[in-house]
Amino acid sequence: MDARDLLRLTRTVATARGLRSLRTALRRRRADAAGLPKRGPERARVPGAARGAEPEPGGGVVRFARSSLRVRVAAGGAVFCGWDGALPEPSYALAGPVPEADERAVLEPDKDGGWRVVSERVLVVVGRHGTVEVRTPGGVLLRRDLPPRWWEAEGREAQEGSGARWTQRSQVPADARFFGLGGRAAGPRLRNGAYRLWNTDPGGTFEPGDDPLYITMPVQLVVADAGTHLSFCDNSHDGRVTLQEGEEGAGSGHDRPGRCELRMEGGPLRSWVVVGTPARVLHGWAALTGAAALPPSWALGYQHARWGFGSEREVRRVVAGYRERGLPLSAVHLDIDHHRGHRVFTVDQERFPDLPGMAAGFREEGVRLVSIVDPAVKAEPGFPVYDSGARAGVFVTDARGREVRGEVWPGASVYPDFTDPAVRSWWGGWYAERLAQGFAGVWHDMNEPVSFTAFGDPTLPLSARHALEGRGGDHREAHNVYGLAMARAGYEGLCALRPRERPFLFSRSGWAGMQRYGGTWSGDVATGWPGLRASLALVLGLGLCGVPYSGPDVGGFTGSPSPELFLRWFQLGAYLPLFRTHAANFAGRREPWEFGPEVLAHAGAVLRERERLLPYFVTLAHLARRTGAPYVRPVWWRSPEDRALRDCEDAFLLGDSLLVAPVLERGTDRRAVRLPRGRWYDTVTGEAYEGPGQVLLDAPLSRIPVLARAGSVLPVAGADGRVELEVWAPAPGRTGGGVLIPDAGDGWEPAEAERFTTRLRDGEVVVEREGSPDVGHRVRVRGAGR
Ligand code: NBV
Repeated sequence: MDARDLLRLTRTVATARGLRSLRTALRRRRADAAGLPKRGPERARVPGAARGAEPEPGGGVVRFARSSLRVRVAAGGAVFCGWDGALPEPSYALAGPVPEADERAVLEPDKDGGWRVVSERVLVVVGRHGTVEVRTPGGVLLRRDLPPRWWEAEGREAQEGSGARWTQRSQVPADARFFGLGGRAAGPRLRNGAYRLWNTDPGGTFEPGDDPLYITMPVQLVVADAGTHLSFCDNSHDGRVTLQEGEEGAGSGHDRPGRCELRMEGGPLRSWVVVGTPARVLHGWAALTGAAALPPSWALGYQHARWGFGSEREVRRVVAGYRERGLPLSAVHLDIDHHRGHRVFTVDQERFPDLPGMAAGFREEGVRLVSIVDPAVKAEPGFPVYDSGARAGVFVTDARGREVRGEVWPGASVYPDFTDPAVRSWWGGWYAERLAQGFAGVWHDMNEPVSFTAFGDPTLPLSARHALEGRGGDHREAHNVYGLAMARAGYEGLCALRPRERPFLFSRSGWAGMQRYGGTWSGDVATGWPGLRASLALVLGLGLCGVPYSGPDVGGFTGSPSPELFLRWFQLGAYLPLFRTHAANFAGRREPWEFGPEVLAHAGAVLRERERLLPYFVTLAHLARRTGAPYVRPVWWRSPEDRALRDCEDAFLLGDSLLVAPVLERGTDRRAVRLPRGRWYDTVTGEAYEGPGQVLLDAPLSRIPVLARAGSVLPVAGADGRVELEVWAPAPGRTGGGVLIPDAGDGWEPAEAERFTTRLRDGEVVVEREGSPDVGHRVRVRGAGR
């Protein structure tokens, strides 16, 4: 027990819940003492020398004295490496069947007794002692994985899944920068240090220094002059990644490479590497782990949430507040306080007597209702969800087959085992209750999963048993995929219940591949300027891990933001996919009118701009699904070779056309903005700037700088609601273009992309639509004559 635990313990035992959480912690400790294998003396193992190799489609197996390595290049260029017989499946990350091998890629002997696989997009070189180098087809080094090392129980022979811990060190070019690892508050550029791979509720609130958080993923995106690559270790066990950026020897030829060490507590040693430009890498990653769910278009509008509305009357009052002030509102979210005693899939009928009626009324004015859904079920005989689950045996058990009890909002609770397909379909069926109450979307919370414990890790015992799709295993393997599997259950349940509507789901916890089922949000980000910065870091980092739809609690989860902080958060949030104000029941208000007339006026302008940009957001949602490119991209997205951009963390690209430079510091009315190459227009003043370089732009309280790329075509909503094209003049001698993927409703109707090109002819901006003589939309040209 460390000092933090002790503090938690003394704070909590004073209450009834505290006492129960003390009991939970003790039970957890006892269960693990009895149910986990004891760790005895261990012995290190390394692969040893290569003895030979057998070719297979796409590569082959290299045999070493004490291990083997399978290398397989998939069609599309992703490289799989599996040690000790590890295969790509089973996997929670992969979307479908393992991609076919690239038949043209063959394993051949290399110099010094090593082997190599040459393919169109990547060259893999396996050294005689098990070093694996990933190089560009031209031979430039992107990553070098050194021979792994396993720690095994003495006297036991090496075997796959034997539970051995292992470590692998890697090197990357000296100039490389690391991104990813899931949602990290201190990012997006991951600084030197250790990052744990264990989904964790930080408890209460978090700031940039808090790590890990709700979503961790063994996904690294590495950007260097030599190229970009993504390395994914397909293993859901607890682990730790230690990163150290390299140093360049200023032409002396003595560069110190960047380093990364991955230490896993168990599970297979297998990885996927995807190389190319950032766009290609994310495309390849989405091909492996699945296309992002397309949110219904209303989920791209502004949403308001609160823990503690407390009554239907209060919800109506807040919605009316938006209506009366002419402020657009797309959805309102109900938190756990609308349940009966915090029981999932129930409604407190006294305080919320007519949810379906309220939902229907809201719906008429274009406001949807979204519900929180927690996984923990109150362990209470007579409660239908519990009774039905207990009968069907859906809850996680201990090593002796007894239900594992945790402590959450409803009190003593049990946890559905979402790693069991039958449990997922049982759980998915319960969403019928939510739909009957009039909810149009769901918000999964507490699914790390959380159990309040007076000390130790606030989750289930590591020895808790899980089905793991029929393979069987324990919480050490299931923990990190619990939220992902719950998202799958919810998504599939909603699809089955409302087959004609696309589900709206976002989940606090998750893992690689979670984008298949929906998005996520920041969780309980602390109110304060550091929290505002963390909000952007999370969205950018998650996007680079393949999860494009997310956003923060605008205003922060705790406390009361100053009017200035609230407004700056609101201005940032308006350019992020999930734009939602939310706060805790113990926090101050978050309605824009609660911060005085000036903030209200500026927030109104922000909301109207978000409405205007809706066709662009819908287009970006489709593009994210089709191409894997996140809506929100780091400024280096199209020019990863620009080192100054790689280190720029206070601005981002929204799609291809916009560069957004939020204000992240108090008292700012001007800020420096680093521009990628090309011409950029300030969208308010129309002023043109040439990149690459840095410019100083006005950022009065009324707005944050937003720039448009010259030549771009931005689909926006016109005053009459119809889509029009805002075209930014190409720079002389240049051309440009853009895409519109129109909103085809909230079902599964295919949406056809309309592509446009722009050029200058005799100083006039010409816009053309591919494959059509007619542009088909009203065009507004901006920036011409500059
Ligand atoms: O359900 C209450 C909150 C919720 O408002 C928040 O968004 C979640 O991240 N929930 C956490 C549980 C309580 C946190 C203190």
